[in-house]
Amino acid sequence: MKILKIKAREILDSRGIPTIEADVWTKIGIGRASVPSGKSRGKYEAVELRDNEKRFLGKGVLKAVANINGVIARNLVGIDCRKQSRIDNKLIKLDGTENKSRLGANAILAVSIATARIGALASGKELYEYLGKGKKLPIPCFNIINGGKHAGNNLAFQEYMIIPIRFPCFKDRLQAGSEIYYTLKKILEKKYGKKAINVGDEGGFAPPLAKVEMPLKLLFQAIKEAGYENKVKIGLDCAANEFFKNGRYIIDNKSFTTNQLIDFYVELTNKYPIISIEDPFAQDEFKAFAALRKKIGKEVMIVGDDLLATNPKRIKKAIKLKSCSCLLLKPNQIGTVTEAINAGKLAKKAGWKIMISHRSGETNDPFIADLAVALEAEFIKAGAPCRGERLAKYNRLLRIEEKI
Ligand code: 2PG
Ligand code: MG
Repeated sequence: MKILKIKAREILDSRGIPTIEADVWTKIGIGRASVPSGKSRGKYEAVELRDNEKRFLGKGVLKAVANINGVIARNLVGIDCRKQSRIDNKLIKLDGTENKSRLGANAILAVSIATARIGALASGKELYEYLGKGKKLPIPCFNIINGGKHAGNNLAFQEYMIIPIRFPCFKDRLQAGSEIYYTLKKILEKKYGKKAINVGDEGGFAPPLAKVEMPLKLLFQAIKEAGYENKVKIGLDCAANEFFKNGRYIIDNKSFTTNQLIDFYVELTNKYPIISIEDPFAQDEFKAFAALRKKIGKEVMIVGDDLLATNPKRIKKAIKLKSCSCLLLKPNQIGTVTEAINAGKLAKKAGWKIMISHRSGETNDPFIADLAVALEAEFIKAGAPCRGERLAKYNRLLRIEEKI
């Protein structure tokens, strides 16, 4: 089942910004994949190659596309598409840099996922079966209030998620997510008027609120009114790197030291049913993460995103320092399917949980749904239960659930 041809193109993502779609051809058909793009990106992520030329305000990806159609295609044609780790190793070697800056992690990942997809087809398997032994579906974390860099409001925290935990199946979790989303919409409109139901990049509402506690109140109210109290909990992605200035954290126009911020998180988790906090501190603060985990880690999951960047070296450091209890796994932070799976295994071995994650700029590619099942990740976050590029992942999970 040899690769006959690889062809990539520039397409647009959910924000209307260029990204890459790659096709890997074999005699039985094409494996196609497209890659997402983040806005609140950590400095330890693999490099997303952009043209930095006039077209698309510098955001074009024609150089990365040319890398696929040129050097990558030349080197992969003729290899069996079912040899995923061999192909990924070849991509890593061809690039030759630590952070995939030569060919671009966006170029590399598009080819890696497209190959996995055709490899699964050639093996007569579903993608999630081909990549792992998945029998379990993840719990979705729906981001229904957006702040930070993803919204045109002044909320310091980036994501307010609802997490439907006590349900027998994924289908029921999705239903609860949707019902709470629309209950929240009514509450917001009644309280603040129509401007409060505009949505942010990930489909969650972006009400003109300034205080970070207010969305927690509103979420809790929506959960109760929708009839899901005790069954649905709350998760946060603070994305604290974005409000970390000169060694202090700026929230609600107040300046916090690390210790003050720890106390604030403790206060919030005492008041609201919060079970997960992602990136509570800036991207190099391994020790602050560990201090928070020590205080509230029994009840609350401490999730590392910018801190870990899906990078094995950083995950190992965080395991050693006890900084986290959950890996936020974003394939495009590391750049190949094999490395993404290995990062997940590393976290699992340490007894951590895994949350597979989309990016704020997405396409309709549902790859992360399959990856979550393959790794038996406990959680997935793919935005609100609204907007096509977010539902592409949740709806894929509905289909997977029918099969397993
Ligand atoms: C995050 C992500 C996804 P972005 O911080 O977890 O929600 O945002 O893709 O903009 O980095
Ligand atoms: Mg994050």
